[in-house]
Amino acid sequence: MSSATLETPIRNLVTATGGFAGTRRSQFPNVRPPGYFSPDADPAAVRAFFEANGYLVLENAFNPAEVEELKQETTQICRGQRGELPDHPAADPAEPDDSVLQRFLCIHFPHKCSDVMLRAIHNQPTIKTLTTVVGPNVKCMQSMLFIKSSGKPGQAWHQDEDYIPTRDRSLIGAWISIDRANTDNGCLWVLPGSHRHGILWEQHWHGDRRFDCAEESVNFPYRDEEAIPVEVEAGSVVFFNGYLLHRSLPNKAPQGTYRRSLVNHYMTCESRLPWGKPPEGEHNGHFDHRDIIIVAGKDPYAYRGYESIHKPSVRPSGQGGCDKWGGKGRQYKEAAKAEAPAATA
Ligand SMILES: O=C(O)CCC(=O)C(=O)O
Repeated sequence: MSSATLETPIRNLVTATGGFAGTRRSQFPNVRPPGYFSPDADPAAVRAFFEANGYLVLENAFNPAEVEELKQETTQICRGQRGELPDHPAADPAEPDDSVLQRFLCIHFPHKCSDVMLRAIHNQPTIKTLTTVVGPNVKCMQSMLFIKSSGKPGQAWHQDEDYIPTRDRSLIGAWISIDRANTDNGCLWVLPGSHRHGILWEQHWHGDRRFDCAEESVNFPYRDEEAIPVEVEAGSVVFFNGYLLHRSLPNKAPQGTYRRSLVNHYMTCESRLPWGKPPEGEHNGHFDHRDIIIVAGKDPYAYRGYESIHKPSVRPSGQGGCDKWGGKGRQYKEAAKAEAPAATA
């Protein structure tokens, strides 16, 4: 996959984990790997693990009733009960939930149509972890609701700052698991410590049916074998740095199962957010996207005001091809192979 383009000492980064790693419930996984914390874990240990590894897991951030509420709300959003989604008419009341849910891989900006999703952005254990690892002043600019029923693809290796650029590298994803996530149903995989290079790696169309239409980062100095799965219970939140290389694989669990997750993205309030196109005539350096929610502390740019720009949208799964998402002529590897001229002896 990737070839080593840089010599790097950034390896063996696991630091001692406070909290209860390895000592809690007997179910799944039996022994917690390093990096799993409880909401009352020592903030210094949480910060140290995150700085070294670029990710961490906060367990029990959402209680079972809150998880159930997120699950029910996901269904209502998909059915069109929180407003019709673009190109997806509201479901017929007679259509079973399963049949509706299977139409969606992911819905962007669900907090724009749902109070339940908006409330999740302000989840207290999540905010406490954010202020521990990001800083006292934190804003949120984006949400994505993954439904990922069995058979749906994952996302190829990428770094979120490629899509949502901050000026101080403070972007952080808070990935809330609505279902237990494991290697069967397509949990997240991370390359620990990969955020520390501070490089946004080259990206290409992958041509790989395991992944949706988003491009794949390549030529970074890690092998797939170095990745670790981040398996979590429902109600956990996986935090990951915007420069951390991460991916997910398809949901291969039995038909009728889901790997639902709500991913909210946050950053410091101190950084302006040059996300999207600056308005006509505005200098790039002054550009600051203002469709944001302050979740902790103060916003030094409050004088610029706030806007509501984004609306809920449906992300293509790639199952009908990726031409619409990334430009025409995107072939999958097997098609490209079949078309290639036979090698001459
Ligand atoms: O949930 C997934 O499968 C992928 C999520 C992801 O890559 C992201 O939020 O950046």
